[in-house]
Amino acid sequence: MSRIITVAAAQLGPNQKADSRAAIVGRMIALMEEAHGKGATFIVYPELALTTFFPRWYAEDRAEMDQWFERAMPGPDTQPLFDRARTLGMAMSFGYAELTPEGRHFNTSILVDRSGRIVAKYRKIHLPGHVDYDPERSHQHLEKRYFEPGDLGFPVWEFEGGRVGMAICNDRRWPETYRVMGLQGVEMVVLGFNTPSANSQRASESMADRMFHHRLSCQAGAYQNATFVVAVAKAGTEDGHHLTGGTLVVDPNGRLLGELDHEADGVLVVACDLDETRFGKETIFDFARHRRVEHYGLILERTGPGAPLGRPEQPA
Ligand code: ING
Repeated sequence: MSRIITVAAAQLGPNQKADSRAAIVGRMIALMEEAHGKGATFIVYPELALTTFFPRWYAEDRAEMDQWFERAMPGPDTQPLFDRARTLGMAMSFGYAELTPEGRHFNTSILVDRSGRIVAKYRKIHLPGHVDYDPERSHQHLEKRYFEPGDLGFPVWEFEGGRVGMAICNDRRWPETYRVMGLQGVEMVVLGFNTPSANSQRASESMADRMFHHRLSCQAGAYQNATFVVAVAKAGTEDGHHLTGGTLVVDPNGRLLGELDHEADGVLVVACDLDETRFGKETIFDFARHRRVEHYGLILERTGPGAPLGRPEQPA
């Protein structure tokens, strides 16, 4: 028996500040048409798919950035995307900046089923960067200024015949992200990312380093939790600032099934048989049989590192 999800990792090229939501949604719809033509039934778009990566810009008054947030989902600009998805019978996931009725700001992603209904929401938990303007940096990375940490945890949903979870960008670098979902039997983690190619604090870090750490994070998370990982870039140069590419799909053994080698709009379509997660979950990563939670206490007790626990061996 196999449970195939034919997923389209739908990379977006750069979104400029001047680009309208409608124009960007138009590009997303074109990618959906292409994905549909290639047999996909589930399309995954990047983090902050509807706008430029605005946390690179400093604003004294944070309300200035509300222009980049969605107050309703779907809203007038995104409704055409939901309509097209429903017509094509395409499930989808994409990231956007969420402004709630209570005035809270999140870096959010959703799962939408084939009938166009939003069935799941995730809010980015690991926010990189800083809150205040940092003159030392070559460019700003102000996600901690404009977003609250997510308050929904790392849920996994029954979706498209399997167990699907979401993460966003920096989340992929933290093993906790995948393990919490692994402990819910996740079979496919979908995540979008906007990764600046220049490290604002370490100019020496090369693009090759950036891409190595990106792949390593996704492949390790996939292997150690016997899950597929679908990671989708918004790539290219946005108003003079470059974002890496690296849209890819990893199988439950940690192997790359495909990766886009460009920085424009494009789809990578992969048929993922969720039953391929079974072997890892029933053998080497059979958590119930092998994990020893009585020794993992520090993972919850400490946020940052503390004193070592080792004591000198007593002489016999
Ligand atoms: N971007 C980057 C990411 O985690 C980053 C920030 C880049 C952190 C490189 C560390 C190294 O991919 C977002 N949006 O999280």
